[in-house]
Amino acid sequence: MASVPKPGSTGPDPASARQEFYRRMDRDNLAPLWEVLHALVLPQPQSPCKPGYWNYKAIRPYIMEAGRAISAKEAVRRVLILENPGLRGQSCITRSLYCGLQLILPGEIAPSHRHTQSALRFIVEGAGAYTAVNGERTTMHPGDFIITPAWTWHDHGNPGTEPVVWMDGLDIPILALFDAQFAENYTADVQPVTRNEGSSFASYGNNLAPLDPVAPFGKASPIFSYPYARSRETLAALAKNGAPDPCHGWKMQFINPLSGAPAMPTIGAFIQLLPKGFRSSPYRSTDSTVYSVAEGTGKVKIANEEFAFQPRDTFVVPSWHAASLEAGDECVLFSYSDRPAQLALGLWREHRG
Ligand code: 1HN
Repeated sequence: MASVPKPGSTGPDPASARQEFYRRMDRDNLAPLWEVLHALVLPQPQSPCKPGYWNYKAIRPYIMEAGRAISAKEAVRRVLILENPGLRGQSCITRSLYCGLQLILPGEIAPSHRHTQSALRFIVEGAGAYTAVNGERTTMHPGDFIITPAWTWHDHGNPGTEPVVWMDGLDIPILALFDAQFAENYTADVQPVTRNEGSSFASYGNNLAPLDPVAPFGKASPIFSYPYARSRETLAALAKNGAPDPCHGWKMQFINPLSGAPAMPTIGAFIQLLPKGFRSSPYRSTDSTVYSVAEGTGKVKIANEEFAFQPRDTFVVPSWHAASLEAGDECVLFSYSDRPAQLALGLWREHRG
């Protein structure tokens, strides 16, 4: 049997001897670390995830065409996936997160199921559809932030008169990484309503809580809908009081009122206001972040790429890419990332400037 020549011996070319050595170990599911070490341990994040931008006006016709191509019920979820240009075919917008735009037309339902993936919805267009989470419905309005905590029954319906489109953000690649996925369908298309609309918000959403609060969704927030009217009012009040942060303007995160923690354990969600004419300092962090424009026009520079944005557009800033924001008129941006997961594991870093 061939073997690696002893040091100093004259023999076969060492490079080809090594290749032959690798081929022999390969048959036993072994591989030499020294050939790949440089690609495994990087001096700084170097992701195949690229900056990305989706102009809503340009992609809306595809979303509406999907409405003619298939029903919500047949599709189960009628969604166009926003695939990162560097991760095509992988159904993800960053390496850890999924993003899609979901359409539900008047009179339609999307059947009830549950899974271990957590989901968020950010309402992009239209009002009057609902999402139901474990027996309670919440009506959607543009800018509302809604969560579907892991393993909760959820279905959607549109009893209204207009198409409703929202952004879905899920931690699908995180669950896939851990091979911790479970899912099941409910026994009926529409789960029964067991609580009045607004009862979760009344119990936990007004700086009041029951004397013996139970966390109905475990680590996730007991409030599953954060109305835009409230978020917007908060941002407007903040903007009247004090200077904006040089990188973020006025930026807040959606929290679990029982713990003060992010609304979900894996996905963090944020809303920020940039005053008219604001030009941010560059900012980078290890949590690749997906943005949806709620209000205003502006520009985002991500490393060497620049995108002009309008309301309803989406863009993604990959990990450790310096991003600068410029507001034409006053802007409100929603965003989400895997920051809570990184923080929980002690991995998150940021850098200003
Ligand atoms: C899902 O359950 C929804 O409930 C949306 O609306 C998108 C993408 C992959 C897997 C499950 C929803 C999804 C999803």
